[in-house]
Amino acid sequence: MGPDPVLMGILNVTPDSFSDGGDFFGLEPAVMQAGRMLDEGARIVDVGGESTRPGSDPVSREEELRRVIPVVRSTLETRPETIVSIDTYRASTAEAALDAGAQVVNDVTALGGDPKMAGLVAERGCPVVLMHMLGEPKTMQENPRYEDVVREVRDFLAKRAERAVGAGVEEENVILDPGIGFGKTLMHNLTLLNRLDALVELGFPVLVGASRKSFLGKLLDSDDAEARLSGTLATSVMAYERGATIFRVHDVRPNREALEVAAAIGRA
Ligand code: HH2
Repeated sequence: MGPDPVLMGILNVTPDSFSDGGDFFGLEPAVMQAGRMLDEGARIVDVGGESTRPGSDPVSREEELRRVIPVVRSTLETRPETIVSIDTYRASTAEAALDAGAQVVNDVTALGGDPKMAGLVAERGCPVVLMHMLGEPKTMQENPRYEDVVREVRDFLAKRAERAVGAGVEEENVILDPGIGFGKTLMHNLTLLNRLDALVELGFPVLVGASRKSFLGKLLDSDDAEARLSGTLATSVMAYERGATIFRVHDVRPNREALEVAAAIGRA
């Protein structure tokens, strides 16, 4: 077992995210949710203003900024200890969020969505999450195909990490993410989770974002939110056991508790 697990709480400031769309849409509910997640043990709060669920449409840059920047600012005013991560592929949004005090960039396009992103992250010297996605949210679940999903995701992330470092990002600031649910069938997701060691071997911290995702509902043949929580906890523990260290989750307390127990067993 590696270092202690780090929890990244999800704060979707969107009307249409797949599991919590609309719940925290608006400044006050969003800042309250950030505080709750911190109290429950989140080290990082990941603020996003555009849903990337399968079939979703992009929002404009202006709308994205309007949603996220006040939340970043107010969260840091109320809880200055927060490490805010900004979930965006647009360099201009990332820049505005970093100016407002965010410290991490979470880019689901792994620097492929905006040519200015690599330079921005390098210049600011901040950590960046590079996530694998096949295609784009609108169509990514239509018929995803791989010859060897583990090899292809690993090679993609290795290349993007190389690109980041080539652009001046410090190696220690690169975080890799297999992109669970982003252009992947149930079996692709399960295989990637089973073989996370192949990503861990690249030598960067690995983040897993499986919280409440639809593969869990498919596997358990249930759309019940509780079933997805149990499935999320099983996934977090398995991923931790295989070397992942950062967990992007909606339900911070149960994930923290499950991971604390897993970590204690690992240390014994
Ligand atoms: N998943 C989602 C969004 N951002 N970022 C990373 N690094 N890894 C992920 O797996 C990931 C992510 C999608 O989940 P969610 O934010 O819950 O929903 P939505 O995109 O509908 O807002």
